[in-house]
Amino acid sequence: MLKLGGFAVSNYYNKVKVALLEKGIAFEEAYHPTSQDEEYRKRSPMGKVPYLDVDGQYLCESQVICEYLEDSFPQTPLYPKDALERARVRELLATLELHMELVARRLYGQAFFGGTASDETKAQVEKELAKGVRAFKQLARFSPFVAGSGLSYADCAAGVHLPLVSLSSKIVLGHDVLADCAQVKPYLKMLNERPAFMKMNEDRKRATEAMAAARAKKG
Ligand SMILES: N[C@@H](CCC(=O)N[C@@H](CS)C(=O)NCC(=O)O)C(=O)O
Repeated sequence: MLKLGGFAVSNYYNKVKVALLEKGIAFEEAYHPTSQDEEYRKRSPMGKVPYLDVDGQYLCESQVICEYLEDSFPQTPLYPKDALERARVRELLATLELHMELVARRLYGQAFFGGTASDETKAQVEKELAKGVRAFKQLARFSPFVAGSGLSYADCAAGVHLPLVSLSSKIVLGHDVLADCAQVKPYLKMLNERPAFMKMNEDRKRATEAMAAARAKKG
């Protein structure tokens, strides 16, 4: 059976998990924190989360894992049939991950883990996020899914990344960079009513609480 490695607080882990759940693929979860240990790097060469264990063979990078899932389990597709429409999904994925999540990530230390972002970082993030959000608004369709009429991998990514982009910018920059994109809130609400997203979010909340409790205990 496929094993998803990582932990349920990670947005990239949850992107793959919700895709597995939406596609109805049987899988197990294997808890592992991020690590630079040699042993862990055999599974995930950058030491990141998630990885996928396919009968003892390991895959890293969430989108690579999603492509593997789509190739191996074509039933319940999470890409449209048409080549240009498939490219639209990938365009949104790249925008969400390279130009929004990866940029906002520089704020997570301050937003969620008691760190401090320098004024220079904040100014750079503010500038780059504005461009990413502008591109997202241009590309997102919300009809009703982010890339069109069918649920796709872009929704698996948007559902886990957009809340973090909103929250981290609100906390660190003092304003939610997605506030003037009115479709985002009802769209996320619609996604979060789906059983797969509900399950992923329940597990995420439980794991987040456990992580906070463990940190508090450590002091
Ligand atoms: N491009 C990677 C990003 C994964 C990623 O950044 N995961 C975070 C957890 S949400 C992580 O492992 N961080 C630790 C690190 O970067 O060393 C993917 O799509 O899988």
